[in-house]
Amino acid sequence: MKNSKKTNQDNSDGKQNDLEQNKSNAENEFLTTNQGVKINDNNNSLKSGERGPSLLEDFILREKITHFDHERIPERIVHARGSGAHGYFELYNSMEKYTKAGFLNDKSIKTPVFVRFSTVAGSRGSTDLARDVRGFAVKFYTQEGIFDLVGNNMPVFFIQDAMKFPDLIHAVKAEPHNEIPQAASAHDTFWDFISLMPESMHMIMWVMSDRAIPRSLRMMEGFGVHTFRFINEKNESHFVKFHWKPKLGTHGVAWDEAQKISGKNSDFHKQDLWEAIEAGNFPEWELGVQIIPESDEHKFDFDLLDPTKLVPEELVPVTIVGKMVLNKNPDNFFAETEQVAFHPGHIVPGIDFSNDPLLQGRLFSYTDTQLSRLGSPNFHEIPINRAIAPMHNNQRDGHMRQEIAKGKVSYHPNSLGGGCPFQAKMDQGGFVSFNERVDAHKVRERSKSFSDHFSQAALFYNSQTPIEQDHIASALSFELGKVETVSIRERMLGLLNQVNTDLASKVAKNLGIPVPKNIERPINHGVGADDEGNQEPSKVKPNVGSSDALSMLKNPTISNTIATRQIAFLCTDGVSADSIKVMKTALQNVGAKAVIIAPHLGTIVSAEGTEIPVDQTYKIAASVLFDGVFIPSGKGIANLSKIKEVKEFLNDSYHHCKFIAAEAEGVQVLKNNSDIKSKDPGVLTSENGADKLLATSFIKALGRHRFWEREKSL
Ligand code: HDE
Repeated sequence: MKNSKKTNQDNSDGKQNDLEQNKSNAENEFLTTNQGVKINDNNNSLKSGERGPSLLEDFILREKITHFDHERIPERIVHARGSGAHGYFELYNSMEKYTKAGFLNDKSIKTPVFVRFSTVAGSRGSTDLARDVRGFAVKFYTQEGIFDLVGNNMPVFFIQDAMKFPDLIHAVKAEPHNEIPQAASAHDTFWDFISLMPESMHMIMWVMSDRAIPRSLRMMEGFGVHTFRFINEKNESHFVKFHWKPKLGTHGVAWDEAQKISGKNSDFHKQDLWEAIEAGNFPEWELGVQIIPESDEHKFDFDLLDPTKLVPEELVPVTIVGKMVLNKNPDNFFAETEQVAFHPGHIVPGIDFSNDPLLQGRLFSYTDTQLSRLGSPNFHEIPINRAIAPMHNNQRDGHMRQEIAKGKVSYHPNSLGGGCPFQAKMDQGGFVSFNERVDAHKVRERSKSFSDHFSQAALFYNSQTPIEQDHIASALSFELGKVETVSIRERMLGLLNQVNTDLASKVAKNLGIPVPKNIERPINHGVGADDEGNQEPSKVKPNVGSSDALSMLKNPTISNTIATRQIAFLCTDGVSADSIKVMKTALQNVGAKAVIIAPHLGTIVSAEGTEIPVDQTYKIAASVLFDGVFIPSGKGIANLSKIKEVKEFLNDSYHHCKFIAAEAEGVQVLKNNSDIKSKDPGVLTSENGADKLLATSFIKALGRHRFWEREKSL
């Protein structure tokens, strides 16, 4: 029995090979019952006479209906709606200095992963485009057991202590008396709770930003949120924060657009991820870590254990250590994406917890929830949850046990089984918790070092561009505008005022009420109290005033690639095939996709007389499902003006600040059918047809994602 961690192998197929034994394929097979009996008639139940009553004896009908009746399991209480994918993680440089985790030491190991992205508040069938946090959960099937990095697309959280989690979730989910609204935080109970929880203000800034309405699951950052520990071979500990940085950059959509996407295609993100992987456009993220020596634990103006705080990259840079590639869609949604069970407590030697009280509570919750969701302590045997590291212990039985454990010994210590399975010493890979010294009174209290609730909320707000700040103000105006109780709106304005007075007055103006002078908090919620019992949270002077990494538009790792973006080509009979070809080829060369939209499916006839295959009709396509629009040239293109959907298409694109290009005859169509102002730098036109220069400048413009500056003139 040796520590088996350094095996020098590309193990990225390890989990796929493991799953293979559970896969089935009915090709060329007979239809059978669950007991393997071949079925002769799958259309009619057994009756007494062809018009008579059905017979109880019909075991085939009974089995089919019984199984159907039990097909559903409870959905997750949070993160119910999810999309999953398989892939692998690959290390760039050994992290041996900090952690002994094999998958972070040995560059030759490709570790299989399964990832599940999710929204938080909505039910399984709700829309992808809700304003919400996104779950970003990664299961690493390492050679030393399973490591789950169960994170979000935002680096902080609403609350500081697990004790408040059920309250937070009860407040944000649909209200209990009428189950309204679905997948939305814009309602009284959520803002009532938030207005009484000043510790949530930093997270509120993130949730009101465009991070909460991602363009794609492939274009989101991921964060471990809590501070974790890395433990090396010498048993030394460093604090660590985990980051995922998407290769395609971090991008959001406009709020009006998000609401329209929800109507046009509520599976927009799910489908986008699925189709990208099917097309071989495998999404990639780099794993980054911020490493903090134990000795620096108290050097910051916030507490490292406080999950409402981030460590600014200006103070501790993010070191990129490896990358994750998602290269395979699940074969079966239920078996994999629904049954996958994540747990922040699934860690391997070399990784350990910090005392973050939110994390500590999570360590209890996840096993508990799987017991009610998946129904048995044997959920680790479900194929997607099964470790690829060998698993042996004396746990036995329970509902749906799959393992057939041989022998009569199921206890330890034993002599009858030769002492097996053996305990592993530390140098044999046995997990040993970091021996942190804890010497304290048992108290039900919150550390005073957790009581600054506004500095980092202000840091986030101050780090945004004016455009992003406007979006936050609009989002707050929308959300609080939907709140019916005036005192809740007032309390929120009081809290916003502590983050930024301009922000508070912008929102106050939209709500038609003044910013209150004092925050009125009628209920003693016991948070952030100082020694005198004063409820005002303290403020400290932050070390960092602004951090570019927090802004999506200023982010130094911003990506200008337009790979996998979808560009709508508005076409009809008489469009120039040359014009389409030039623009389409240019887009394809940079990995983007041209989608031909026309009045009907099949083909249209070009001005040159050739047939052009159509991808979508105007009845199906909508501007909100695309990243940019092109109106080609051609003598028949003027007929676009007769199609009523074209106007809405162009106006939505314009209002959502998308880049629009048109050439020759197409320019007139644009002018006649939209609110577009004449000199808008985000609208690119050319008097020439099939203009290669126009294609080049359009691609460059699309790389900026949106021409948000336009909002000022709308
Ligand atoms: Fe979770 N969370 N959570 N959470 N969480 C669940 O576990 C919980 C928190 C996160 O795709 C549940 O299997 C508590 C923070 C993700 O399957 C449940 C607290 C972060 C997912 C649960 C938190 C997360 C979950 C529901 C506060 C970011 C989806 C179903 C103490 C770091 C995983 C399940 C998936 C799911 C409890 C707070 C991320 C009930 C008690 C902070 C990504 O166990």
